[in-house]
Amino acid sequence: MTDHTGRAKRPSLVVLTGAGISRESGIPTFRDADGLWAQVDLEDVATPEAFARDPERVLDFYNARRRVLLSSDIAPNAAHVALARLEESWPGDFLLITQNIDDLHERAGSKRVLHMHGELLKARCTLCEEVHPWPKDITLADTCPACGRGPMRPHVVWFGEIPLHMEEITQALQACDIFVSIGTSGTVWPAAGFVAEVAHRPHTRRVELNLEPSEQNALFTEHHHGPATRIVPAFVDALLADVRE
Ligand code: BV8
Repeated sequence: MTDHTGRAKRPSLVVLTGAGISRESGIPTFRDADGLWAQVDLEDVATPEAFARDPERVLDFYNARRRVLLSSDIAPNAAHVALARLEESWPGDFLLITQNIDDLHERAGSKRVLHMHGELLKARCTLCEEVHPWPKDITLADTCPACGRGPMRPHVVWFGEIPLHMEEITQALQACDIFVSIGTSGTVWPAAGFVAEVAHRPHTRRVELNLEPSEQNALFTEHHHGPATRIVPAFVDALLADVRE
């Protein structure tokens, strides 16, 4: 349904987030100067081959990140809270896709969140593939609570593995009127290609909110650069005012 200007009255909105949205909560990003890949090579800790080669090193890498996430000084920031408010007030279809494995969107009140790269607070059986809540270290001695046999791994999508929820994501991208990307460098695929999928359709609004222009910057129709805690709440206010007009 469109109004006299041809704009969708109840526009469908897809939001993609990356590590930049959690940076001001104290969670390091990957490619900033103080990011995770400046401290460790992703080939050693974020691939199935690394896990096969040295499972303890990989488990330690994720155990350390899980302990940070569970520490008392980590909390959702104003950008996470603004997205929960956006979902609550949006008149059309709304989907939040995150590349992040933290639970800060959920803690801020977001309900419909697709973690395309998995979740740090869950573990998966390497045999029966059952996924379990796991707010503690994963050790080599742990076995699957369901089948009782499998060693456990982080429920995280490593490089070379297929991201989760891709069918639902592709359908939402093909139907959305507005695509908003927040806090991602646009360097990891297939998430980096989502804006191109939306750009195939004319009249879609494609907005990038990031500290600096991302690798996919040219494919966006609107750009807001700055820290997420400042630019995301302001953008959400403007978007809600616009859709209520
Ligand atoms: C797949 C979970 C097949 C683990 C992650 C060549 C071409 C195309 C593809 C490839 C290629 N070579 C290899 C590939 C495939 C590969 C890939 O893309 N490699 C890259 C390195 C080239 N991709 C894969 O393997 C994926 N699988 O392709 O399968 C397939 C696909 C579809 C269908 C069928 C089959 C799987 C990739 C998933 C890997 N797992 N994470 C973990 O967390 O440990 S990726 C990891 O990096 C994150 O999850 C995130 O997704 C990704 C990118 O990170 P960002 O979130 O963007 O963070 P980054 O640090 O890069 O950027 C932060 C941004 O925030 C910056 O721009 C910064 O300016 C900004 N920022 C900082 N502070 C703030 C801020 N913004 C606002 N406010 C602030 N305060």
